[in-house]
Amino acid sequence: MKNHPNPFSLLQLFAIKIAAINMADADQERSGSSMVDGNTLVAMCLARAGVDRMFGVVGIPVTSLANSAVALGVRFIAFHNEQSAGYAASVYGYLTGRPGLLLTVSGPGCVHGLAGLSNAAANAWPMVLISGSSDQSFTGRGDFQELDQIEAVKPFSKFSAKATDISRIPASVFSVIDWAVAGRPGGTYLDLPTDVLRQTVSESEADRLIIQAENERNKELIEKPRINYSEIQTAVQLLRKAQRPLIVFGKGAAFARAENALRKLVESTGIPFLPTPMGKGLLSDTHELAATAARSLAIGKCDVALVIGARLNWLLHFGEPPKWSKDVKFILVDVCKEEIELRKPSLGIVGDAKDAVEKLHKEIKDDPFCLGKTHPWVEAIKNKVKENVAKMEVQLAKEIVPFNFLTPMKIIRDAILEMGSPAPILVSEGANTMDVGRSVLVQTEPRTRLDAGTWGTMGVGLGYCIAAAVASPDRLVVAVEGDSGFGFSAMEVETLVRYQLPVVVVVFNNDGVYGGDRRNPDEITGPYKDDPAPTSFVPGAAYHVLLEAFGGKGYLAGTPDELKKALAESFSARRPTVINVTIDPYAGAESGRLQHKN
Ligand SMILES: Cc1ncc(C[n+]2csc(CCOP(=O)(O)OP(=O)(O)O)c2C)c(N)n1
Ligand SMILES: *[C@@H]1O[C@H](CO)[C@@H](O)[C@H](O)[C@H]1NC(C)=O
Ligand SMILES: *[C@@H]1O[C@H](CO)[C@@H](O)[C@H](O)[C@H]1NC(C)=O
Ligand SMILES: [Mg+2]
Repeated sequence: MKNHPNPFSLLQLFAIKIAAINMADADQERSGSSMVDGNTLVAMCLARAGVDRMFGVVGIPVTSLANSAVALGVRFIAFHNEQSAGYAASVYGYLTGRPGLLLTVSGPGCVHGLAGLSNAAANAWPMVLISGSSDQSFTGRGDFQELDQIEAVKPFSKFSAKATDISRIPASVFSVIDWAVAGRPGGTYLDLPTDVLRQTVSESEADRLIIQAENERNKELIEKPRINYSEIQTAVQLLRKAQRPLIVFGKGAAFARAENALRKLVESTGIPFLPTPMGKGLLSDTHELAATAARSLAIGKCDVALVIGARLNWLLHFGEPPKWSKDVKFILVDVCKEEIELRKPSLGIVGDAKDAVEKLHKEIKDDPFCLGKTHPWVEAIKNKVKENVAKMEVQLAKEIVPFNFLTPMKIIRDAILEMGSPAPILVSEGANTMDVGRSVLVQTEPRTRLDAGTWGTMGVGLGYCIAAAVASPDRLVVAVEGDSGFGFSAMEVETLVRYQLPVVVVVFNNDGVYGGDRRNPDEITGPYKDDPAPTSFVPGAAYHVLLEAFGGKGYLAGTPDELKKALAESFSARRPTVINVTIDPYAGAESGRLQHKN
């Protein structure tokens, strides 16, 4: 390829681009006819497709796309970094059931957006990444922020479209939205070249293109797979014969809004249940059949496990011994046929989780069975739960100062429970902080726990908080964050203040990743031995002051009374808040309970 030295500086190039945009506007005004440019047409299509929120970071060439979207009634939440905006978009898809949208500029903007797109893929949440891209006529010659974005998104995108001409915009927009929710939800990508965003068509042509593309939408994409009823019958036979059945459910069941169907199934059969971390709350953690506090017993001894919308991945120990019994029969319900082919369960049911659970319940109703409270398996689980809960309560009852993890976590748990319904959405990340929170905090309502998820992603915190507040304006959002986890996206506290979102961020400040310097003395050698440990941050960082820089409210809490007061005030004020909770840097596990995974 020939080298074309660029005769213009970057700034000159900007000036030229802006002049070109202004000229196009002027042409339009002169001709008097109302023209629609690519940016506006994209916004029109998004609004038409029912998109009501968008997250992102603007710049050339997509600023006017965001402005047009806002003008058409789409709320645009502007972030500092596409990474956080992308996490927001991914979890917005989970919370609402409709794809979350992330808008970025080309090149580095798109690359930062890959964090969100990959997180959507890992968690099976619907999301659309829309990026501007460089001018098609300069492809391969080093245009401003040039990148082959279609190639870059490939490992993380279920489906990608590039609108190579303004006439292709409507079909491209609808296809990425429909593909994001098709089958197993995930991320899709729409590429919008700068030249296409500047092209214009008449308003009537724009309308015609939209209507045509709408008529051509592939309806099959959004249809759920039909469940094979004979497999439902086989599943019921297996459950009926089981000595120690267990129902496991995860984010897929939460996404499908299977909670009411699940409650009926669990309560009519008396089968104990175990949620995955984000499945918590589909049925309340306080339900008498909840096996959460007896997890090892439940998975170690069950003989038939009905697993609904949860993958047998590392979080469920791959469904293998020694955690599971080697004879356990799995009945897997998953929307994705490939998932079932991968795991090779005793029985696989391809379908929507809610639909499947409703059919299971219906099939059982014709000839009901119920384990009953005195069933040995149910009793064994209940006793283990009682025993473990009692042990934990003994630990929680001690007020340890300087704080360990348990004492402040109990105070947060009680403050959240006291709020009642609608329960706050809990966001959590960190190692010790997240693990301790997972076992201490109580989830009573569906889709109210958002954590580091399938990928154990640090940095999701503020993006999740913002998306949750935007998706559920009636709920408070409470984030319980390790100081390292918080730091990944801490600048977005400004976004909280800017949109005045009811988010209370509690930072468990133990001076670093897993806490303070935990190296063995023999590890502290060499020319850089006096540097802080790779796990250490500046001790005593004033995280609560960070938010005050933008006009939010900060608290410092080193004692139970200080923390209780900070929570009481901030929960009732429903304003952006950061609470800096002083934790003993040497409290907690060496590297969280997920030690070998970190
Ligand atoms: C994107 C990403 N980067 C790095 C990690 C590795 N990692 C796991 S937990 C963690 C932070 C733990 O520290 P903190 O959030 O302060 O929690 P603590 O254990 O101190 O409560 C890190 C960096 C990760 N999981 N994800
Ligand atoms: C339904 O499942 C049964 C048992 O697995 C199988 O034999 C049958 O072919 C399936 N039917 C359809 C329509 O796929
Ligand atoms: C914030 O918390 C840390 C605890 O880890 C504490 O030492 C520090 O004093 C607090 N910051 C301020 C400014 O008080
Ligand atoms: Mg920490």
